[in-house]
Amino acid sequence: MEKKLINGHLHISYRRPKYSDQESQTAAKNYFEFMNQRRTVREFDSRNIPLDVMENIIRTAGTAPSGAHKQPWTFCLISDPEMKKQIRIAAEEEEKISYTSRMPESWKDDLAPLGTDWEKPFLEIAPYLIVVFKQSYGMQDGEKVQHYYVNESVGIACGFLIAAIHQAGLVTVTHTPSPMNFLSDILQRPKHEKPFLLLPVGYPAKETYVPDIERKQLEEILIRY
Ligand code: IYR
Repeated sequence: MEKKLINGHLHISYRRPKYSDQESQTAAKNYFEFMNQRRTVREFDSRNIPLDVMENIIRTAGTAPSGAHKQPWTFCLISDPEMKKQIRIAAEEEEKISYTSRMPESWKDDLAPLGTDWEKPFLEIAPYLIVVFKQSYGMQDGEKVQHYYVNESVGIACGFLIAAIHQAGLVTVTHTPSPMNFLSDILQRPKHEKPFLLLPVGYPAKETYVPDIERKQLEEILIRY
């Protein structure tokens, strides 16, 4: 491996197999078709998942780019039934208030096609929950470490996480109970970490349905210059 110093910092040669245009076209099209099969699923099978599958999914999330390479994320992986139950009770408590009094009717109208409500049985049925925390700043040897573009970085890592879950033949739903500070208490996270996203992960329930909704076409999301 070739190495050189740039501004006094070690750099290593970057190498990846070179694709022909056709290989690139095939790879991009295949990846789109694969990712286009991904659906958010809210009903899970309780079948267990090997732990190393979950670990590799989280490793993949950890390959995301981040501001100044600070990697401002923590992934909590939960399989303990007691802890899942505690999370469900606390999430449903908040969601019940949200659905009955915090969310305006217009918001609930927008959610109607998805069929969501305050009840979240998936928090106990799915074999694993991943709670993603964003680190507003880092802590190293009792010293604060500056983090940058934390929301962008953790958002990208969650995108990688969701793609890896799909690649493993599993499903998830990006659940955002609000407010979600109860997760900091239950999981005993330090105060520089804030809950970002809660994802149940598992196989879909044997008989499950997803909303019959369409994705925007390329011409609606792409502007060419
Ligand atoms: N957090 C609630 C409500 C909800 C909000 C949006 I925006 C969604 O796309 C889906 C649900 C819940 O998880 O039910």
